[in-house]
Amino acid sequence: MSQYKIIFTGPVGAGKTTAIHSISDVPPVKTDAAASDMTKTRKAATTVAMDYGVMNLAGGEKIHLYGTPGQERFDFMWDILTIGGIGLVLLLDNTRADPFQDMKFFLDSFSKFIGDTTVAIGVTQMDISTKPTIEEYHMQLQGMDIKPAIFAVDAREKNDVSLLVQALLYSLDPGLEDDDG
Ligand SMILES: Nc1nc2c(ncn2[C@@H]2O[C@H](COP(=O)(O)OP(=O)(O)OP(=O)(O)O)[C@@H](O)[C@H]2O)c(=O)[nH]1
Ligand SMILES: [Mg+2]
Repeated sequence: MSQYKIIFTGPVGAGKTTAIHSISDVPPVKTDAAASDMTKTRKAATTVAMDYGVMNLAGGEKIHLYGTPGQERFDFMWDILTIGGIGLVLLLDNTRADPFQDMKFFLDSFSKFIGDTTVAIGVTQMDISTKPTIEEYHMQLQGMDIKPAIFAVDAREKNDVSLLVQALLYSLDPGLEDDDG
């Protein structure tokens, strides 16, 4: 039975913990703690070490899902969590002050890993803030030599997150399919 690992990253509140909760086929492990700093103005709890879940694919394959903390003060976990990973899911929160800057920052922080593997981008909270548009994200990505899949996702929706993971897997190996169809 094949086992794979993918990593979810992105800024505070982008929905990494929520996304793994939405698609995991086992009860997810969270390491959320009460937010003590400016994170608190956005939400009550923040990831301090990692999230973990598992997605079962057709044919008995398992995708192990690891989520990073969003806060930069826990960035020592980022490199640790990518070890052995086959791809990166970058979640961006469209309501943040400068989501393009967030995108550049995370693509840069994980550039070595992305260079060795692949990345797919999900933009959350587009129901709250419709701008920037996905088209504008595409324009920002022009000129960088990666062409990731990028689309709107609601991290609370299993189907949305599942499609994003499948886009990532498909860019790696067109043979892998989710058993939910
Ligand atoms: N309205 C709306 N809410 C969303 C969407 N996606 C996620 N959320 C909410 O946004 C919040 C995201 O919180 P988390 O999942 O804790 O975010 P995180 O990325 O793990 O944050 P850190 O661990 O602090 O880095 C949750 O309250 C979700 O319910 C979306 O597309 N629309
Ligand atoms: Mg989290």
